[in-house]
Amino acid sequence: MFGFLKSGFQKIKGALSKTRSFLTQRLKSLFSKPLNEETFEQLEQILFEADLGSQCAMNFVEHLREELKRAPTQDIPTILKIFHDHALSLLKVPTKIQKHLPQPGEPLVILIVGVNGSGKTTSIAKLAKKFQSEGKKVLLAAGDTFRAAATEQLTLWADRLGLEIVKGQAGSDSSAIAFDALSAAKARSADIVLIDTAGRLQNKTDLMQELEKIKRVCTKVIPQAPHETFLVLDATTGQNAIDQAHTFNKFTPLTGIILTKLDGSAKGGIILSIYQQLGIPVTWVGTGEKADDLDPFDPDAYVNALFDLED
Ligand SMILES: Nc1nc2c(ncn2[C@@H]2O[C@H](COP(=O)(O)OP(=O)(O)OP(=O)(O)O)[C@@H](O)[C@H]2O)c(=O)[nH]1
Ligand SMILES: [Mg+2]
Repeated sequence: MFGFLKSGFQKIKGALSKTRSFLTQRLKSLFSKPLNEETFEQLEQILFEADLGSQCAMNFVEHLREELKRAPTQDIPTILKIFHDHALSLLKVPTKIQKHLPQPGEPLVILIVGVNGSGKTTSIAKLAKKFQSEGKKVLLAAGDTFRAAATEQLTLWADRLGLEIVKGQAGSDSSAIAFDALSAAKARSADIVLIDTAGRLQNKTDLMQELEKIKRVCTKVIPQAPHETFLVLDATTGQNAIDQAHTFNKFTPLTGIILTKLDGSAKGGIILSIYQQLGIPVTWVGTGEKADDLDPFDPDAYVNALFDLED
């Protein structure tokens, strides 16, 4: 178990190395000079560039200002510790998400939504592998009927991982596939159903309404389903991710976020921004393209990795 935790920590540390070195290097050079008003303006810009977003960056700067009034310092490890503790306190605020648990004998249904290419299908494979390794019977629903290749991609993963999959014709109604998948899951006593959906831009209302329909149809088979709706966000998207989360949350209330492609992004601060502005928890973090590159989000490991001086 500890080996698993360690590897999760090492992965998030590795994934955030760009953000961490960007932050520490810029802070070192900023605080090596005498402090003045410009220091705080530049600090806000640095935090903004690490994707904390303007509101969250401002919040961090104000917090530091107060702390430095109380105990003036330009010592970098001390400043990083102030940020570290502040970030952790933001992430530990309980969220207001309401979740439903499956009734005994019913599968847990997870709907996966997000814009094109954010990493939905890959994340489904990664989640399926995790659940499978816990001894759960997982069924995939190929709800992205928009492109024929989408069903093929999910089928490939299902074959590779030895999972059952429910699919339909390209162009067929994705809510019908969700209906079939949930019925099959009940009949075959599956523990978990993961529903893939087509990528859609959040400003296309008709496509967003299609998601509402999928949700509605799910309830016809299992009244509380989907029990979870995860939005898949690409960490390299920048602040548009906040807009995506806002809109998806309106049409399909989200219970969590899967943040993908944290590897290679220098914008790891987005997680803080999402928490602060939306109160939606980041539940999983994707750190690569392989089936094992997904870990539960751990606030302590994240904050340590973001504001740690040692590499
Ligand atoms: N580096 C990295 N790449 C990822 C990660 N997650 C997904 N990808 C890659 O991102 C690309 C898109 O992933 P998909 O899973 O097909 O994305 P999608 O959201 O299903 O895309 P559409 O169905 O077209 O909307 C693929 O090349 C994946 O391998 C991640 O955590 N890190
Ligand atoms: Mg896909």
